[in-house]
Amino acid sequence: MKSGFVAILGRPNVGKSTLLNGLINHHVSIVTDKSQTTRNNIIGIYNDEETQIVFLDTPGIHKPMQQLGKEMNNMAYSAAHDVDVAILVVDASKPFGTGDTFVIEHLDIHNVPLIIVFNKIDLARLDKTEELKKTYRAYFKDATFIDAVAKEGFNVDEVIKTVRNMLPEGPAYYPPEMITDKDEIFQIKEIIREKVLKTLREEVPHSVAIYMDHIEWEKKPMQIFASIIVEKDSQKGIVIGKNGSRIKEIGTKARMSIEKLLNQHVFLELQVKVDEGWRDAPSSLKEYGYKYEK
Ligand SMILES: Nc1nc2c(ncn2[C@@H]2O[C@H](COP(=O)(O)OP(=O)(O)OP(=O)(O)O)[C@@H](O)[C@H]2O)c(=O)[nH]1
Ligand SMILES: [Mg+2]
Repeated sequence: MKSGFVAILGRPNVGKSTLLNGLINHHVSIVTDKSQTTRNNIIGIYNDEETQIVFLDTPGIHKPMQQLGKEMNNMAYSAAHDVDVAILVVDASKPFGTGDTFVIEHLDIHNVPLIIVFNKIDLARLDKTEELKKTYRAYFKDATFIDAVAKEGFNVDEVIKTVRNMLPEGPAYYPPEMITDKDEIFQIKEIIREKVLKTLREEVPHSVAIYMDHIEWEKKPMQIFASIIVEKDSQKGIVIGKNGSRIKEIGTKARMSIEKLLNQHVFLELQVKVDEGWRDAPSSLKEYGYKYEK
Protein backbone atom coordinates (compact mmCIF):
# COMPACT_ATOMS: atom_id res chain seq x y z
CA MET A 1 0.00 0.00 0.00
CA LYS A 2 1.11 3.55 -0.68
CA SER A 3 0.48 6.21 1.92
CA GLY A 4 1.67 9.57 3.08
CA PHE A 5 1.09 13.18 4.03
CA VAL A 6 0.52 15.96 1.52
CA ALA A 7 0.31 19.68 2.32
CA ILE A 8 -1.82 21.98 0.16
CA LEU A 9 -0.23 25.42 0.25
CA GLY A 10 -0.45 28.80 -1.42
CA ARG A 11 -1.76 32.35 -1.34
CA PRO A 12 -5.26 33.11 -0.04
CA ASN A 13 -8.24 32.54 -2.33
CA VAL A 14 -6.42 30.41 -4.93
CA GLY A 15 -8.71 27.41 -4.36
CA LYS A 16 -6.83 25.24 -1.85
CA SER A 17 -9.90 24.28 0.17
CA THR A 18 -11.95 23.72 -2.98
CA LEU A 19 -9.20 21.39 -4.17
CA LEU A 20 -9.05 19.52 -0.85
CA ASN A 21 -12.81 18.97 -0.86
CA GLY A 22 -12.64 17.75 -4.47
CA LEU A 23 -9.72 15.43 -3.78
CA ILE A 24 -11.48 13.62 -0.95
CA ASN A 25 -14.99 14.16 -2.31
CA HIS A 26 -16.27 15.64 0.97
CA HIS A 27 -16.90 19.20 2.10
CA VAL A 28 -14.56 19.28 5.11
CA SER A 29 -13.05 22.73 4.59
CA ILE A 30 -15.17 25.83 4.13
CA VAL A 31 -14.96 27.76 0.87
CA THR A 32 -15.92 31.37 0.23
CA ASP A 33 -14.96 34.09 -2.22
CA LYS A 34 -13.21 36.01 0.60
CA SER A 35 -9.45 35.83 1.12
CA GLN A 36 -8.21 34.16 4.29
CA THR A 37 -11.21 31.93 4.73
CA THR A 38 -9.26 28.98 6.13
CA ARG A 39 -7.67 29.71 9.50
CA ASN A 40 -6.43 26.28 10.61
CA ASN A 41 -4.68 23.28 9.14
CA ILE A 42 -7.44 20.85 8.24
CA ILE A 43 -6.85 17.21 7.43
CA GLY A 44 -8.86 15.49 4.70
CA ILE A 45 -8.19 11.83 4.01
CA TYR A 46 -8.35 10.06 0.64
CA ASN A 47 -8.69 6.28 0.60
CA ASP A 48 -8.78 3.63 -2.10
CA GLU A 49 -7.79 -0.06 -2.09
CA GLU A 50 -4.08 0.56 -2.44
CA THR A 51 -3.67 4.14 -1.23
CA GLN A 52 -4.22 6.42 1.74
CA ILE A 53 -3.38 10.09 1.24
CA VAL A 54 -3.59 12.44 4.20
CA PHE A 55 -4.08 15.90 2.73
CA LEU A 56 -3.59 19.02 4.82
CA ASP A 57 -5.46 22.15 3.83
CA THR A 58 -3.74 25.27 5.18
CA PRO A 59 -4.43 29.00 5.64
CA GLY A 60 -3.47 31.20 2.68
CA ILE A 61 -0.01 32.66 3.15
CA HIS A 62 -0.10 36.46 3.15
CA LYS A 63 1.64 39.52 4.54
CA PRO A 64 0.14 39.57 8.04
CA MET A 65 -1.41 42.71 9.48
CA GLN A 66 -2.41 41.22 12.83
CA GLN A 67 -1.22 38.48 15.14
CA LEU A 68 -4.01 36.28 13.74
CA GLY A 69 -2.37 36.46 10.32
CA LYS A 70 1.01 35.53 11.78
CA GLU A 71 -0.50 32.51 13.52
CA MET A 72 -2.20 31.46 10.27
CA ASN A 73 1.02 31.77 8.29
CA ASN A 74 2.89 29.76 10.92
CA MET A 75 0.33 26.98 10.61
CA ALA A 76 0.88 26.88 6.85
CA TYR A 77 4.68 27.01 7.18
CA SER A 78 4.61 24.17 9.69
CA ALA A 79 2.39 22.05 7.42
CA ALA A 80 5.15 22.08 4.79
CA HIS A 81 7.49 20.26 7.17
CA ASP A 82 7.60 16.47 7.37
CA VAL A 83 5.29 15.86 4.41
CA ASP A 84 5.93 13.39 1.60
CA VAL A 85 4.63 15.73 -1.08
CA ALA A 86 3.82 19.44 -1.21
CA ILE A 87 1.16 20.89 -3.48
CA LEU A 88 1.50 24.57 -4.22
CA VAL A 89 -1.74 25.98 -5.58
CA VAL A 90 -1.48 29.02 -7.82
CA ASP A 91 -4.26 31.13 -9.33
CA ALA A 92 -3.49 30.79 -13.05
CA SER A 93 -5.68 33.77 -13.88
CA LYS A 94 -3.54 36.25 -11.91
CA PRO A 95 -0.17 37.63 -12.97
CA PHE A 96 2.88 36.77 -10.86
CA GLY A 97 3.33 39.36 -8.15
CA THR A 98 4.72 40.22 -4.74
CA GLY A 99 2.22 37.90 -3.05
CA ASP A 100 3.74 34.98 -4.97
CA THR A 101 7.32 35.92 -4.09
CA PHE A 102 6.25 36.25 -0.45
CA VAL A 103 5.02 32.65 -0.50
CA ILE A 104 8.09 31.32 -2.29
CA GLU A 105 10.46 33.13 0.08
CA HIS A 106 8.69 32.06 3.25
CA LEU A 107 7.77 28.50 2.39
CA ASP A 108 10.26 25.71 2.82
CA ILE A 109 9.33 23.45 -0.13
CA HIS A 110 12.60 23.12 -2.00
CA ASN A 111 13.52 19.73 -0.59
CA VAL A 112 10.25 17.87 -1.03
CA PRO A 113 8.56 16.44 -4.15
CA LEU A 114 6.47 19.34 -5.41
CA ILE A 115 3.34 19.59 -7.50
CA ILE A 116 2.27 23.03 -8.64
CA VAL A 117 -1.42 23.17 -9.44
CA PHE A 118 -2.32 26.00 -11.80
CA ASN A 119 -5.91 26.40 -10.72
CA LYS A 120 -8.74 28.49 -12.17
CA ILE A 121 -7.56 27.90 -15.74
CA ASP A 122 -11.22 28.46 -16.68
CA LEU A 123 -10.55 32.15 -15.97
CA ALA A 124 -7.04 32.27 -17.41
CA ARG A 125 -5.60 33.20 -20.78
CA LEU A 126 -3.38 30.50 -22.22
CA ASP A 127 -0.46 32.79 -23.11
CA LYS A 128 -0.53 34.40 -19.64
CA THR A 129 -0.54 31.00 -17.97
CA GLU A 130 2.47 29.95 -20.04
CA GLU A 131 4.29 33.05 -18.86
CA LEU A 132 3.37 32.28 -15.26
CA LYS A 133 4.62 28.72 -15.65
CA LYS A 134 7.96 29.95 -16.95
CA THR A 135 8.35 32.11 -13.87
CA TYR A 136 7.51 29.21 -11.55
CA ARG A 137 9.81 26.88 -13.49
CA ALA A 138 12.72 29.22 -12.77
CA TYR A 139 12.08 28.77 -9.03
CA PHE A 140 11.19 25.07 -9.04
CA LYS A 141 12.95 23.21 -11.84
CA ASP A 142 11.80 19.72 -10.80
CA ALA A 143 8.17 20.44 -9.92
CA THR A 144 5.31 18.68 -11.68
CA PHE A 145 2.82 21.15 -13.17
CA ILE A 146 -0.90 20.36 -13.38
CA ASP A 147 -3.64 22.62 -14.79
CA ALA A 148 -6.92 22.43 -12.88
CA VAL A 149 -10.38 23.81 -12.36
CA ALA A 150 -10.86 22.68 -8.76
CA LYS A 151 -14.35 24.17 -8.68
CA GLU A 152 -15.49 21.85 -11.47
CA GLY A 153 -13.32 18.90 -10.44
CA PHE A 154 -11.28 19.18 -13.63
CA ASN A 155 -7.96 17.29 -13.29
CA VAL A 156 -8.50 16.52 -9.62
CA ASP A 157 -8.00 12.82 -10.47
CA GLU A 158 -4.73 13.77 -12.16
CA VAL A 159 -3.56 15.27 -8.86
CA ILE A 160 -4.41 12.02 -7.04
CA LYS A 161 -2.54 9.98 -9.65
CA THR A 162 0.52 12.20 -9.51
CA VAL A 163 0.59 12.21 -5.71
CA ARG A 164 0.23 8.43 -5.58
CA ASN A 165 3.28 8.00 -7.81
CA MET A 166 5.32 10.17 -5.46
CA LEU A 167 4.32 8.39 -2.24
CA PRO A 168 6.37 5.71 -0.51
CA GLU A 169 5.09 2.29 0.53
CA GLY A 170 3.53 2.63 3.97
CA PRO A 171 0.72 1.76 6.34
CA ALA A 172 -2.74 3.35 6.59
CA TYR A 173 -2.30 6.06 9.20
CA TYR A 174 -6.01 6.52 9.87
CA PRO A 175 -9.02 4.19 9.89
CA PRO A 176 -10.65 4.09 6.43
CA GLU A 177 -13.94 5.63 7.61
CA MET A 178 -12.22 8.75 8.94
CA ILE A 179 -12.37 11.74 6.58
CA THR A 180 -11.09 14.60 8.74
CA ASP A 181 -9.31 15.23 12.03
CA LYS A 182 -11.74 17.94 13.08
CA ASP A 183 -14.57 17.19 15.51
CA GLU A 184 -18.20 18.19 15.14
CA ILE A 185 -17.85 21.32 17.27
CA PHE A 186 -15.10 22.61 14.98
CA GLN A 187 -17.21 21.82 11.93
CA ILE A 188 -20.30 23.53 13.36
CA LYS A 189 -18.30 26.68 14.15
CA GLU A 190 -16.83 26.66 10.65
CA ILE A 191 -20.27 26.35 9.07
CA ILE A 192 -21.45 29.38 11.04
CA ARG A 193 -18.33 31.32 10.04
CA GLU A 194 -18.85 30.32 6.41
CA LYS A 195 -22.38 31.76 6.47
CA VAL A 196 -21.10 34.95 8.12
CA LEU A 197 -18.41 35.31 5.44
CA LYS A 198 -20.91 34.68 2.67
CA THR A 199 -23.46 37.12 4.07
CA LEU A 200 -21.16 40.02 4.94
CA ARG A 201 -18.95 42.14 2.76
CA GLU A 202 -15.49 43.67 2.86
CA GLU A 203 -13.73 44.16 6.16
CA VAL A 204 -16.15 42.71 8.69
CA PRO A 205 -15.64 39.02 7.82
CA HIS A 206 -11.97 39.17 8.73
CA SER A 207 -12.92 40.42 12.19
CA VAL A 208 -15.24 37.53 12.94
CA ALA A 209 -14.61 34.47 15.10
CA ILE A 210 -17.12 31.92 16.35
CA TYR A 211 -17.29 30.81 19.96
CA MET A 212 -19.30 27.77 21.02
CA ASP A 213 -21.12 28.68 24.22
CA HIS A 214 -23.03 25.51 24.83
CA ILE A 215 -24.39 22.41 23.12
CA GLU A 216 -27.09 20.09 24.42
CA TRP A 217 -26.48 16.99 22.34
CA GLU A 218 -29.19 14.87 23.93
CA LYS A 219 -32.12 17.27 23.57
CA LYS A 220 -34.54 16.85 20.66
CA PRO A 221 -33.99 18.89 18.65
CA MET A 222 -30.37 19.28 19.61
CA GLN A 223 -29.64 22.75 21.05
CA ILE A 224 -26.68 24.82 19.89
CA PHE A 225 -25.78 28.18 21.41
CA ALA A 226 -22.92 30.02 19.73
CA SER A 227 -21.51 33.54 19.62
CA ILE A 228 -20.35 35.52 16.65
CA ILE A 229 -17.38 37.51 17.93
CA VAL A 230 -16.56 40.84 16.32
CA GLU A 231 -13.81 43.35 17.04
CA LYS A 232 -15.71 46.61 17.38
CA ASP A 233 -19.08 47.82 18.57
CA SER A 234 -19.84 49.24 15.12
CA GLN A 235 -19.50 45.76 13.59
CA LYS A 236 -22.07 44.33 15.95
CA GLY A 237 -24.85 46.27 14.28
CA ILE A 238 -23.68 45.21 10.84
CA VAL A 239 -23.84 41.53 11.77
CA ILE A 240 -27.25 41.90 13.40
CA GLY A 241 -28.71 43.94 10.55
CA LYS A 242 -31.92 45.95 10.41
CA ASN A 243 -34.40 44.46 12.90
CA GLY A 244 -32.12 41.46 13.24
CA SER A 245 -32.59 40.50 9.61
CA ARG A 246 -28.98 39.65 8.84
CA ILE A 247 -28.29 37.49 11.86
CA LYS A 248 -31.54 35.70 11.16
CA GLU A 249 -30.40 34.95 7.62
CA ILE A 250 -27.02 33.70 8.89
CA GLY A 251 -28.75 31.57 11.51
CA THR A 252 -31.18 29.97 9.07
CA LYS A 253 -28.47 29.12 6.53
CA ALA A 254 -26.14 27.80 9.22
CA ARG A 255 -28.87 25.68 10.80
CA MET A 256 -29.69 24.07 7.47
CA SER A 257 -26.05 23.15 6.82
CA ILE A 258 -25.55 21.89 10.38
CA GLU A 259 -28.64 19.71 10.06
CA LYS A 260 -27.14 18.21 6.91
CA LEU A 261 -23.84 17.59 8.67
CA LEU A 262 -25.39 15.95 11.73
CA ASN A 263 -28.33 14.41 9.91
CA GLN A 264 -30.84 15.62 12.49
CA HIS A 265 -32.91 18.67 13.37
CA VAL A 266 -31.14 21.29 15.42
CA PHE A 267 -32.06 24.45 17.26
CA LEU A 268 -29.44 27.14 16.73
CA GLU A 269 -29.23 30.38 18.69
CA LEU A 270 -26.65 32.97 17.72
CA GLN A 271 -25.63 36.09 19.57
CA VAL A 272 -23.09 38.75 18.70
CA LYS A 273 -20.36 39.75 21.14
CA VAL A 274 -17.56 42.30 20.96
CA ASP A 275 -14.04 41.26 21.87
CA GLU A 276 -12.08 44.45 21.22
CA GLY A 277 -9.02 43.81 19.08
CA TRP A 278 -9.12 40.04 19.50
CA ARG A 279 -6.99 39.43 16.42
CA ASP A 280 -4.00 40.84 18.30
CA ALA A 281 -4.79 39.39 21.74
CA PRO A 282 -2.93 36.13 22.49
CA SER A 283 -5.50 34.90 25.04
CA SER A 284 -8.42 35.46 22.64
CA LEU A 285 -6.55 33.80 19.77
CA LYS A 286 -6.00 30.79 21.98
CA GLU A 287 -9.62 30.74 23.09
CA TYR A 288 -10.88 30.77 19.50
CA GLY A 289 -8.44 28.06 18.39
CA TYR A 290 -6.11 30.20 16.32
CA LYS A 291 -2.93 30.04 18.36
CA TYR A 292 -0.22 28.18 16.49
CA GLU A 293 1.33 25.58 18.76
CA LYS A 294 4.28 23.51 17.77
N1 LIG B 1 -13.41 30.11 -11.49
C1 LIG B 1 -12.91 29.30 -10.58
N2 LIG B 1 -13.11 29.57 -9.27
C2 LIG B 1 -12.58 28.73 -8.37
C3 LIG B 1 -11.84 27.58 -8.74
N3 LIG B 1 -11.44 26.96 -7.61
C4 LIG B 1 -11.92 27.68 -6.58
N4 LIG B 1 -12.61 28.75 -7.03
C5 LIG B 1 -13.27 29.80 -6.22
O1 LIG B 1 -12.26 30.57 -5.59
C6 LIG B 1 -12.72 31.07 -4.32
C7 LIG B 1 -11.74 30.70 -3.22
O2 LIG B 1 -11.73 29.30 -3.04
P1 LIG B 1 -11.15 28.62 -1.73
O3 LIG B 1 -11.10 27.16 -1.97
O4 LIG B 1 -11.86 29.10 -0.53
O5 LIG B 1 -9.67 29.22 -1.73
P2 LIG B 1 -8.51 29.02 -0.64
O6 LIG B 1 -7.23 28.98 -1.37
O7 LIG B 1 -8.83 27.87 0.24
O8 LIG B 1 -8.60 30.39 0.17
P3 LIG B 1 -8.14 30.73 1.70
O9 LIG B 1 -8.77 29.73 2.59
O10 LIG B 1 -8.65 32.09 1.89
O11 LIG B 1 -6.65 30.67 1.69
C8 LIG B 1 -14.11 30.47 -4.13
O12 LIG B 1 -15.07 31.44 -4.52
C9 LIG B 1 -14.11 29.27 -5.07
O13 LIG B 1 -15.40 28.92 -5.52
C10 LIG B 1 -11.65 27.32 -10.14
O14 LIG B 1 -10.99 26.37 -10.56
N5 LIG B 1 -12.20 28.22 -11.00
MG1 LIG C 1 -9.16 27.76 2.26
